[in-house]
Amino acid sequence: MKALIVIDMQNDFCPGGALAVPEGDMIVPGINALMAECDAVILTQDWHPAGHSSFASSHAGRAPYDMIDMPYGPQVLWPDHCVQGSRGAALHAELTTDRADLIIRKGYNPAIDSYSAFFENDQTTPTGLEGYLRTRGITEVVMAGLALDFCVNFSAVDAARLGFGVSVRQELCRAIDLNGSLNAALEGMKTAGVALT
Ligand code: VGL
Ligand code: ZN
Repeated sequence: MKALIVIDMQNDFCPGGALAVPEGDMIVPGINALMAECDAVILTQDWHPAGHSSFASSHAGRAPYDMIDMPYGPQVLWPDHCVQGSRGAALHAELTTDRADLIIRKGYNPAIDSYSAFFENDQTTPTGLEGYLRTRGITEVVMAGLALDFCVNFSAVDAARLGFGVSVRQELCRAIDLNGSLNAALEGMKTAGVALT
C-alpha cells in the first residue's frame, strides 16, 4: 500500500502568503494528478495558534529568519504564518481535497514547532501519523509539497527512519532555501535513504 503525503499546500506558503515559497502554487496541478497513482492520500496542514513560539513576533527584539535556541534545539524564527482558522492556513483552493483520506495538522503546540508530519521538533512527540499509516498497512510513502527544505525534508527523513519506503517528488516541491538549507536538506534526505525523483 502506497500513500501520497502532500505537505503544507497552504495559502501562506504560496505567492502572496505570509511565508511565500517562490512558485509554491505551481505544483498544485501535478500533485492533483499524482493522487490517482496512490492507494491513500494524506494532506498535512501547518496549524499554529496565534503567538506561536516559532514566530519572530513572539520574541522581543527578534526578526524573521533569526535563529534562537529553544529547549529542544536551534529554531528558525518565521513571520507569523498558518494561524489556526486564518485564510493563510487554508489549503490552496485548487488542491483536490476530496481525495484526501486524512488531513493531519501539526504545529499546534505553542511551545514546540513541528516541521515533520511525524514528530514535533523535539523529535519525540508524535503526531499520530505513524500509527495511522501502519494500521492501514501502508509501507510506501510518496511526498510532495512545501517547503522542500523544511517540512518535506523533515517528514521524509522521519518516514525513512521509521522504516517506510520514501520517495520525494522534487519537481512537485518548492524550497525556501535559507542559508544553504536546500543543499543540506537534499544531502540529509539522501543519507537517510530517501529516493529523490
Ligand atoms: C514550514 C517553516 C515554518 C514548511 C512550516 O511547511 O516547510 N516552514 N513552518
Ligand atoms: Zn510553521
